Amino acid sequence: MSYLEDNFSLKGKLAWVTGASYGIGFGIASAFAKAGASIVFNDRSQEALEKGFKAYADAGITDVHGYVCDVTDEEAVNACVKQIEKDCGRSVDILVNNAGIIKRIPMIEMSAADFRQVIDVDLNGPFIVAKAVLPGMIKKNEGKIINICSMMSELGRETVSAYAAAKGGLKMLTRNICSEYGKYNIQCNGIGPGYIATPQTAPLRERQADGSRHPFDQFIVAKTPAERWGTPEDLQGPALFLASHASDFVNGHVLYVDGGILAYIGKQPG
Ligand code: NAP
Ligand code: GCO
Repeated sequence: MSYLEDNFSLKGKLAWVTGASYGIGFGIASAFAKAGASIVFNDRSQEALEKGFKAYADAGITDVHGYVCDVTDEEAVNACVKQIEKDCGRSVDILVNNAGIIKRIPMIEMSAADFRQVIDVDLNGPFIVAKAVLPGMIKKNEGKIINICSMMSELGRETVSAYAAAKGGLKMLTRNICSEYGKYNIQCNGIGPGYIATPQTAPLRERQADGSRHPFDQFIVAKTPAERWGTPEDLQGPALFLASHASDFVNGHVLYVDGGILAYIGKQPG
């Protein structure tokens, strides 16, 4: 076996990426499949699931199981874990808590119900899914959990109070899972993507009526030293690192994959 095979291969591993019919989750799951893992994904509806199956098939990925399962529904998640173990013949080795939503509403106009819903999907969801797979990982004395955090795990901005609260919380849940279960050779890390071109951020990149780029699009490109939006592919290498043996002593860390946003004070005037 080569160094790369020993350290970065996911052969024989079962990886569950939540909400991975498209977008960042699909990008990460595709990389894991190429590295040899069997893939499990879930989505909220049969329609999204079918779209996901087609996307995996189009990418030549065939070792895939998909389930309709809402990550906020603890009973459904527990049933899904049982079904995964039955269908795949092993428990989950790698979990990526990717499923997430955002609501862009000024805080004083946001209802408590909307705030709760974002916290439910983006923070309670990862707790529920991680809680469901941890016993299998503890039994094997091995496991990897990757929580998809955000720039908003560190920064605030207008209109995203619930999202920032959830993603900040997810960063601390990451550290706490590491603290509580590191002794079982379980590594729980986060990835903090910068601004990535997916359906979630499509409204921020919409062309204006006069054909010019959305002001937020221009703002993000100016704020990113790489001077571009990221893509789901940009997250593949970092996710593979955190899912593989190469990162066995990396724990409780959030790896920001942001083209340099967090390092940058912003464009100088003039
Ligand atoms: P996306 O394009 O909106 O995809 C999100 C996925 O999560 C969809 O498949 C969605 O399914 C699924 N999902 C939502 N709620 C769910 C639930 N309750 N149960 C199961 N699945 C659910 O988002 P994305 O941009 O790929 O983002 C993926 C993750 O990265 C999110 O956690 C997001 O917050 C985070 N992130 C994104 C960016 C970015 O710039 N795009 C940056 C940092 C972090 P449906 O089709 O049913 O809605
Ligand atoms: C927003 C965006 C962000 C990104 C991402 C940044 O409205 O500001 O949607 O929150 O999606 O999470 O890392």
